[in-house]
Amino acid sequence: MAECVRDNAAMPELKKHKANGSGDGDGDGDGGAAETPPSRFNLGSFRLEKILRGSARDKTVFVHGKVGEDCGDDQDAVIILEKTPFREETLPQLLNKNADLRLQMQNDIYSTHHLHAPSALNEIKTTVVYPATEKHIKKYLQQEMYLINETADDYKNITAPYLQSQSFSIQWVYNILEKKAEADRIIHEHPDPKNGFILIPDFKWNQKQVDDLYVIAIAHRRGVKSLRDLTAEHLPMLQTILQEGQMAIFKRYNVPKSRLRIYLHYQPSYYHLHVHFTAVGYDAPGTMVERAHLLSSVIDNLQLEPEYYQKQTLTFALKADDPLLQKFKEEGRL
Ligand code: M7G
Repeated sequence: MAECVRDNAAMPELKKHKANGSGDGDGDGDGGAAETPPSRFNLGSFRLEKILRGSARDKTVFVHGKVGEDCGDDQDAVIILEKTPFREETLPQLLNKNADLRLQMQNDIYSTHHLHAPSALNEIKTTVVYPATEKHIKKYLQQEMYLINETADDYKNITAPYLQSQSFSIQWVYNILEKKAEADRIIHEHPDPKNGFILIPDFKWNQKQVDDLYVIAIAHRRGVKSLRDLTAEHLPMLQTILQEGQMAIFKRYNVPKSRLRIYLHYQPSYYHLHVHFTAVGYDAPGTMVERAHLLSSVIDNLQLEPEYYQKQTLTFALKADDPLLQKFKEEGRL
């Protein structure tokens, strides 16, 4: 049997490495491959276990694997691969006389080809979650969905106690707020601890084209877990996020507020208040009616009824094997 040698190069280094995100951070929208540091994640130590989900339409695949030398204490990792959108400014590099274009078939005026693009234009956006928890693996696994109508009592008796013990770690959020990670990616900050926030590119966005713009605002204030906790008391914070977020995105990316979809998720994955800003023409994941709540409507609702979100029944979808779904079943609420 081969000697079991631990490969420590796979991750501890990645934790120390200052998170730089996938954009090159220089804001010039170029490939930036030469300027960005090579990853510390060693793909050589990754062993594929299972495809969790894939989409031919979105050109994405979510895979679960093990990292280590098969010593029995290997850790789980989730890797997300996504082909990136085309960019107008790099099209001349694809469509020119030197292009490596191979014919697949020809019929009358129709023909299909294989175009072998230069490697710099063939990048795959790669997101690594390591070490991944069971909850991360489930988050990305394709499953049947069930709708829950959560009353105010359901929240108090079922959801809130469950969340207390089961939520994802929000260390990454604190790292951003404390400038321990992604500090060089901050687009805008309003530093007030009560009403302030940090605006930063979502890690789903490669920042190379605004068609799929995805930015998040993370509240400085701690202890506001989600939409459910919001009351009229939070209106100044929400208004600041809305107005300054819109202005900062216009200033940085030249995208006006009328081209932005600005919303909160309920349920979110991470229970620290944050707001999503996406390009209105982009079919961003998580914009379904049972999950996305427009920030402008949230503000209106709180102006009309200060305790709207404490009283309102909220609907959301849960995956078949979500333990929260099980709790709703046990309480006869499904
Ligand atoms: P959510 O509604 O809590 O959950 O949103 P979702 O992931 O199910 O949508 C959290 C948002 O934060 C998502 O849009 C994530 O893509 C984004 N996000 C998550 N992490 C771990 C990071 C991170 O480390 N950095 C950045 N910049 N964004 C992240």
